[in-house]
Amino acid sequence: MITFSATLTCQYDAPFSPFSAADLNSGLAWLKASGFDAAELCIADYQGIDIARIADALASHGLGCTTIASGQARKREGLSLLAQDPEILRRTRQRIFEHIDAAVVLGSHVTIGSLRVADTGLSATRYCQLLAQGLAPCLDYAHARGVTLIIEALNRYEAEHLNSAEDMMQFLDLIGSPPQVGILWDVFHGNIEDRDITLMGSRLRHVHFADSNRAFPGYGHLPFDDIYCQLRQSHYQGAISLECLCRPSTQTVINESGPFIQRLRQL
Ligand code: LER
Ligand code: MN
Repeated sequence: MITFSATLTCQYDAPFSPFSAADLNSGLAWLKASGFDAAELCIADYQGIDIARIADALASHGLGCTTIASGQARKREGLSLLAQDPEILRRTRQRIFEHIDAAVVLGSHVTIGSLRVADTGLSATRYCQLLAQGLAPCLDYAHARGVTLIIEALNRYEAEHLNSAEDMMQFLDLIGSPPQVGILWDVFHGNIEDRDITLMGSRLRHVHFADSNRAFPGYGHLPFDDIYCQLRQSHYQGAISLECLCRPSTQTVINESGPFIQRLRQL
């Protein structure tokens, strides 16, 4: 069964969250009232974050957590799994360990998008080698705790490598396709990079929905009904998570999310 979630933020405001971090509880109430199953939570670091309290807040709204979105630490702190500075690499891995610990409490996955962006130009081969090395201890840590790490394909304007679903499939082959690693396919990035979505099969573990211009679905030109039906036909079992900018407006996202997912469920 496909579950639905939407991005909310716990700590620092995020362009993809229609509620401020301070207003997380209103965000959770909105998710529940709109018919979502779960939240996708942006967490930059664990200063002042009480994961047990967040787990309680989710439970009190009857919601799960699909994944912890880890990318805020890239811009805020310059963390990267490709960092040449060993101290930054150590801190990045440490942060991913903390996300994995939090994911155990929340029963969620951890997604890695911007934390795999490099500061310097690298060949594709070198990039993949360094990412595999950077990730290795994180994969062990995740495996030991039963958490899945889901790596996002990012379009060419955001990341130099692993832009398409096909690139991600090749990278998973390269690292031996461990069961605790999956692919995050974001239709906004896929709209730029991909030919089709079926080739990911069971490696596809999380999907982001935003329209071609990153607005709320329906305010760009992506065929969401077709995409949803294709995911269902390919027996996709993960989450579809709304990760759009608050465009055309925050109120549009808040008002139209419920009817949007209700309509998809009826297809
Ligand atoms: C994060 O999921 C994402 O899609 C990135 O484009 C954010 O920079
Ligand atoms: Mn995304």
